[in-house]
Amino acid sequence: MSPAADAARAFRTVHDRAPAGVWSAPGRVNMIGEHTDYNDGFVLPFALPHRLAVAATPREDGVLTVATLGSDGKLQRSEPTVIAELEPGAIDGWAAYPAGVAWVMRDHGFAAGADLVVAGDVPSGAGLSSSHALECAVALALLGTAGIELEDGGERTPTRQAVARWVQRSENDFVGAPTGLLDQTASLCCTEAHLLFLDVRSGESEQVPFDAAAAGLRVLVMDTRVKHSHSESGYGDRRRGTEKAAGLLGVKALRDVELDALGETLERLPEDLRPLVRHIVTENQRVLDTVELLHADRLADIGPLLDASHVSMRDDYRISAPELDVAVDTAKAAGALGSRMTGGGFGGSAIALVRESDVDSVGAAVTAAFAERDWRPPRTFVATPSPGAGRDTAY
Ligand code: GAF
Repeated sequence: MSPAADAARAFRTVHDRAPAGVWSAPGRVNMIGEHTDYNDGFVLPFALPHRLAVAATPREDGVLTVATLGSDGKLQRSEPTVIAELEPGAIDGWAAYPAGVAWVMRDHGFAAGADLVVAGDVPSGAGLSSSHALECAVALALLGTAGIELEDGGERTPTRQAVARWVQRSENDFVGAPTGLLDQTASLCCTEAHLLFLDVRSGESEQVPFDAAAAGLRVLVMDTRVKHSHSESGYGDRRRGTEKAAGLLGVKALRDVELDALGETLERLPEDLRPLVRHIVTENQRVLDTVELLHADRLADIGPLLDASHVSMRDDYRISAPELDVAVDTAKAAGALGSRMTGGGFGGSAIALVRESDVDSVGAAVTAAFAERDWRPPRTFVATPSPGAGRDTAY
């Protein structure tokens, strides 16, 4: 059954009637361009086929109720919340994510209340953006229950990028995770069969056609099943480090540091900040180089850029983990054309660009490498660029 059908069925179980509608949003993989988003740089994500769906019905009493169908089939319900009384810090755990979206949307005139029931298959804690998928789906459900669909183009209809900024604010200021704009924008703006090339500073984006299968290739996702958490990890430290470096260099963001002048620029910085700056500046260039190769129909040639990105994150940005390094190194030894961790890091997932004929053997090699080390088996799957968030019509 699809996430939308699961959410609709669970809604009937909880509320004894059909929902008014179902809205869903995907997780994402970032091909390349990591931690560049909060440095005003470039990213290149695609939407996963995995989605979180929210079945919803409007209320008129300003109350938000949320129930979630877990992967174990059990329903978890949060305390009903009065939207007018929401304040950052008042709610923690998973319930903070939908509540945070309601808190932001209150400021945009959406506070009538709704009953929400969530279901889906985006692996959580896997660096595949399950929390943003949830937040984006909740945002669309709260809009939808107020009679607004993103496609309407009416006066009150926000753009997809505006909704992404609402979701970012809920994550930063309500949940307390200092994340950038990559994940929400990916979930809302990605389209099937494309990578989203986004310039975070200008907000300009391009849908870059991406058909790995036509090139005899696949993108293999390797979820190490090592949990990551942005609010508790070194994510905030890295962010503060790059902002401090930009301040010391007198630029608005590290996006403004020229690659050609990187050597001299680094000498003006304290030693501890130099590797952070080197990663951001070289990673931005790798995104541009990747897009150029894709424009030239040279998908098979992006492997070295993926490899260099991983080395930069491992050695300079220091956000990899032993499990990610083993997945990446093993995939490459087993024939991958390139491989890198994806997402925030400190655990989560890596990706590998592999020939179609090598998908099974690369996956098996990574699984065997984990078994040798007595690690929990990784979860591997092939991912293709899938549609972004929207209203579900069939469920
Ligand atoms: C996480 C964050 F949420 C994103 O904003 C981005 O910084 C990413 O890590 C790293 O590229 O997913």
